[in-house]
Amino acid sequence: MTIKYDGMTEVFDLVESPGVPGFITSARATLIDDEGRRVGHHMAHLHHAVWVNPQKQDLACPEWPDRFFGSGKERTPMRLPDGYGYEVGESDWGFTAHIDGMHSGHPGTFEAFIRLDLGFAPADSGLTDIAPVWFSVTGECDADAEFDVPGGSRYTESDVWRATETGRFIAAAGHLHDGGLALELRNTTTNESIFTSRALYERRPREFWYLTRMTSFARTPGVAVDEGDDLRLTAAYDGGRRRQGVMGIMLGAFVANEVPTGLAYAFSAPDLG
Ligand SMILES: [Cu+2]
Repeated sequence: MTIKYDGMTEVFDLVESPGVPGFITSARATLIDDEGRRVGHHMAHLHHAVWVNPQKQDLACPEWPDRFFGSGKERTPMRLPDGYGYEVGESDWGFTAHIDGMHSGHPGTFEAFIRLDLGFAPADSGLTDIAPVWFSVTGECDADAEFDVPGGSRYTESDVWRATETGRFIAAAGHLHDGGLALELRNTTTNESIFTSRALYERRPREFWYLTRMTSFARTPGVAVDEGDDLRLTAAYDGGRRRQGVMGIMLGAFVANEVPTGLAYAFSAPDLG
């Protein structure tokens, strides 16, 4: 990617996948320069990066290709429990990223890359396929997924997704921006908390809010949900000051009791608009 030193860079592209059928068992993204060195936060802020698989349909938003991994400033890795993986075919993937250069007033651009480290198992490894479920407090089909915190007091934003399958969540991780406190996924039909992803901060001398990690879970048998259950995702933000364009996203790994996933869905090409 060609990144502006001062300003926002948005990327929509097709990227090569491993090119062989198999299962993704873990994923972690790193922003690097052309010599493979990590690009520091003082150079560029990775707002978000999202990978989509055009060969599957997104469970939470069926009109979209499958959003199977995302990363932000906090670079939370995803690791599935043993015996599970996300099955992919040979096709290229869709990729979108938003990166802010941090050198205000500095003209020009620099080259950067996002390295995606994957745990990958062969197609005949007998793993159980998972369906990623992309929850957003702005709605599962909202491409932008941003909202504003007005400031003044603790602020929450939430949205409900009605489960379309019966099964269980075996992993989940959240994504918030600076000022975020926690993201809770709750089954309001059974009044049961599925998972709360908490924002962890590092103290920096001149930057009070510095999100470094979101907590995640990965375990079996996981948390069961029934078709028709209302799953409410709530993002809580500190209201100490106004914040614009923040997010509240949780990516869950769902195992359906009757497996409707697999590569049966044929999408011709991802809609990268
Ligand atoms: Cu974000």
